[in-house]
Amino acid sequence: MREIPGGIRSTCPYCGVGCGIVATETADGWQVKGDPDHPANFGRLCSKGSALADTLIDSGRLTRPLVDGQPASWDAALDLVADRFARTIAEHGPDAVAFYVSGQCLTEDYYVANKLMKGFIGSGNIDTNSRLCMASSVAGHNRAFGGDVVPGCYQDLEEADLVVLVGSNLAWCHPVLFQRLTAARGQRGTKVVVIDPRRTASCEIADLHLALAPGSDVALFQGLLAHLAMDGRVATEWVQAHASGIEAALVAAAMDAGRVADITGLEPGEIQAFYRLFAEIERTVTVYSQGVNQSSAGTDKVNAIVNCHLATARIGRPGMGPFSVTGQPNAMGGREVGGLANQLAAHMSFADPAAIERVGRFWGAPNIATKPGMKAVELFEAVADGRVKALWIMATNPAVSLPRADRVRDALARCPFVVVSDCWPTDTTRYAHVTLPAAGWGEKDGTVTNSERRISRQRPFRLAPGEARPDWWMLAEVGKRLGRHLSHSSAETWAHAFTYDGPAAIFREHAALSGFENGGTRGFDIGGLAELSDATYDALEPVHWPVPASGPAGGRLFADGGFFTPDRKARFVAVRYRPPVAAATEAFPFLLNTGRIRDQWHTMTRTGLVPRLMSHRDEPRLALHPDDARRLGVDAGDLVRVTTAEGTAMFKAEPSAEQRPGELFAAMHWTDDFTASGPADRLVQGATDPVSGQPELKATAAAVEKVRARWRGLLVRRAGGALPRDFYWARVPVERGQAYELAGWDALPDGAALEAFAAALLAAPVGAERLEAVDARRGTYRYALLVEGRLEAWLILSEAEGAVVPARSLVAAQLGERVPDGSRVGVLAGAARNAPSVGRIVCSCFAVGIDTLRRAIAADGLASVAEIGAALKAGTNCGSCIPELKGLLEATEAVA
Ligand SMILES: Nc1nc2c(c(=O)[nH]1)N[C@H]1C(S)=C(S)[C@@H](COP(=O)(O)OP(=O)(O)OC[C@H]3O[C@@H](n4cnc5c(=O)[nH]c(N)nc54)[C@H](O)[C@@H]3O)O[C@H]1N2
Ligand SMILES: Nc1nc2c(c(=O)[nH]1)N[C@H]1C(S)=C(S)[C@@H](COP(=O)(O)OP(=O)(O)OC[C@H]3O[C@@H](n4cnc5c(=O)[nH]c(N)nc54)[C@H](O)[C@@H]3O)O[C@H]1N2
Ligand code: SF4
Ligand SMILES: [Mo]
Repeated sequence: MREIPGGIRSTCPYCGVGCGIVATETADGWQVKGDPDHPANFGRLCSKGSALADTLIDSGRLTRPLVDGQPASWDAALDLVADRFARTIAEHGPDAVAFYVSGQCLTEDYYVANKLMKGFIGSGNIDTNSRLCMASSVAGHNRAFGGDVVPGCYQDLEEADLVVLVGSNLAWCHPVLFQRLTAARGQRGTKVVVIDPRRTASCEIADLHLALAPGSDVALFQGLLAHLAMDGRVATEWVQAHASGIEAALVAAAMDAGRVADITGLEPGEIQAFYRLFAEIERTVTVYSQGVNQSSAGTDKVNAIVNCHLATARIGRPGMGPFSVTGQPNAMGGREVGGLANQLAAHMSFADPAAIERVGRFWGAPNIATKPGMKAVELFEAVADGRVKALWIMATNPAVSLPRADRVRDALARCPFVVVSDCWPTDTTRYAHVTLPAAGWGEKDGTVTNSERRISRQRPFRLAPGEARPDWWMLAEVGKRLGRHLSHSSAETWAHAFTYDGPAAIFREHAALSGFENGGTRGFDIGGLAELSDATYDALEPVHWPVPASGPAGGRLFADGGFFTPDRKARFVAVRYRPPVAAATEAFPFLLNTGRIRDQWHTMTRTGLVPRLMSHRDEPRLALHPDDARRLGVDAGDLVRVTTAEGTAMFKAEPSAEQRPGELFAAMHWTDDFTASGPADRLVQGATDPVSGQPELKATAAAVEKVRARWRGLLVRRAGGALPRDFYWARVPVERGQAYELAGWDALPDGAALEAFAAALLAAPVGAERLEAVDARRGTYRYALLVEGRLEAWLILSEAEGAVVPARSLVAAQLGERVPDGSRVGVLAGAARNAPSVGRIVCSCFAVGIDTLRRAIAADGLASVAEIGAALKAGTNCGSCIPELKGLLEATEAVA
């Protein structure tokens, strides 16, 4: 660990914006702030980045290797992994084993994983969760540019006059880019168009929101291409010189305006307004993300967008270009090393025999793979049907995040040998024969590449807990051991290939491969970094690739052509609209869309630890249009069950006019560890894009029904963990423990059974003192547990119609507090006798109630929505309570 005066500079481990951070040690532990000098964020951080220090918790981490759940030494665990992989390969061939890795691996981890599988084991079977994330963009880039290259940079968002967000909720998913765009818009009046079936938070700055029908983007952009041609906007000379295939693309795009309106469900006037803006404004950036990629037509969507930029030569110039924003911190690094099953390495492809020979020679690989491996969804099918018999999962949680999560779980349960490396126990580690404890963020050392091709360092600043080790080290150790088991080459060859004295050595090799016999034929060339010393690697400043050994580095690409196809010309792709695979039917009349919320990161292993990140959205909710809710008899907060052909899951209903009728939205984040029926991916179908193999995660046919709650409750306790699954619960971390919102569709048990039920929920430690208050007439039961006079757990169960359950925060505030003898009754009542009432919640984002608002308006003289926001945060997020806040202010004024 290297001390840097003023703190240690590193990179945020969440989204692909790749913000720089500075970690400093204080008396209260680590403090994480935005790095003012990092070109991605210039000091800014979003809510998740700002809460990073709160995730640096050792308790609960995986700290020792586990074999069949029992602690084992690293040697024993690694020997076992190598032995089982070797035996499987010997008996069934290299394609019977696989790695499933992640855009959250560092480039160095990823490089070693790819080299081990493709170069030495000799199979293409390494795929990554980027298959669920960026595969359609990669395929679209490859088709259009002959290489997986993002042409522009973040500054383009600030230099554009029109920014089109397609299937991107930038406000919540790339918040710092959204902040940069919002600031630029304030200065230059940038027009913003949002294309998303939902009215998202990103629409707050939109001049135009096109709430198109799910999956209809290709038709919209085909119509745009036709409009551009008709309007005389094609940059004929540039297109002649630098692209091919426009004729066929225009033929495919020939579609009258009425048909575009029919397919997209948009008003012709809205469509024309968008087309006019795009036609007239030259400095246009089209940002796209999962509404584009996670689709059975994802690759075609990408090319439909890119076609419009090629036709107008708006690419690689300031303020212009198609811009695929990446999700994970190192989605790009994974693409650079070749971590997708259909790529080879360093932007070289299996389609080119010379490339296979070249990579094999560079690696000294005894057994290089010669064909692509299986893509994620297919890979797990192969695990299910026994073709893959040994699987190593690293830095991803497929039991939660893959579509058809129950099938994935069955597959894992059936797989003869599963290895999982993670920092925390997860829904996936439950299926592991061997669990390997990984060093996490703040502990590991390496590089990541962000959405704009900028490579930044992740530097360690704290010790990994227990025996946790970096992923690259585990892979290299298994590589060396495999060499002793497998006979197709000498153990020395393997030992040589997998002996690294640290991440800098791996990075040098990776950089050298990118430049190896490149000569400008491959976009990814960082050969200029191949000679970094350990010290210069340590001190590496954020750097924009390409960085060839000689010639120009960084910057925008393709303004003057120079694509990576054989003739150096870009390709138009003649795409045709196809509807999503699933359509609403009588049995499944809704389409289920899934995605993200502002303050959670994927499967919540880190953000789920932080109470303040839970306060924005605390329970798994299902958004549906108010008309649909009315028809189903569902009010806000009611329990609903969603059923699809794949499975069922429970949510709290959230009627919302931001939804289109007939469509549902659920967050992807919740797991079996946080809620009764677990991940939304239990519901999601597995259809994939035929080119990219990316699953269609945003359109599954679904049915919804209201579930009548016979009882409701609240449990607050110091202990964590999951509860049984025969009633609804959602776990919400609070400052000193855990709260669980409860509801049941069966009647509460009675008598001794009720006592046993309550005791199990309270999880009484030995010697705890139990208080209870039973109001059998109203069907309300209250319990409190004290340990050494302090509140350990608290529970209310109530069958009463409209039962008032005290606010979670009030009870939670008493947790661990001493309960004076005279206050025992008060504690049972809700531990909140003296706390002021919150009242009906007005701002649901920050749980600000009407009583709190009235008090603050009166006592602090708050006179505007902005002042309320500054004082209480109410109204500062989704803004849906602003009309109500205005009403409250007016009422107060009238009284005065
Ligand atoms: N807070 C937070 N931020 C994150 C993450 C996180 O977990 N939490 N994860 C990161 C990762 S890995 C990723 S990949 C990114 C994802 O970032 P985004 O892609 O912005 O996020 P999503 O919410 O998955 O989906 C974006 C939008 O696509 C819309 N959509 C659905 N179907 C269609 C369609 O057919 N057409 C169009 N045009 N839009 C459609 C959805 O309604 C949704 O609003 O976020 C990154 N940032
Ligand atoms: N329905 C639906 N499903 C989706 C999506 C959607 O929009 N809708 N989005 C998809 C997308 S875009 C993505 S990217 C995926 C994300 O899905 P996952 O990759 O499954 O989600 P994470 O929770 O980020 O998983 C990362 C895991 O790695 C662990 N980890 C963190 N750091 C390290 C490390 O350094 N080493 C190791 N070994 N482990 C580490 C974390 O504890 C965590 O368990 O979900 C996909 N699934
Ligand atoms: S915008 Fe992304 S990279 Fe930046 S702080 Fe937030 S999560 Fe981290
Ligand atoms: Mo992603």
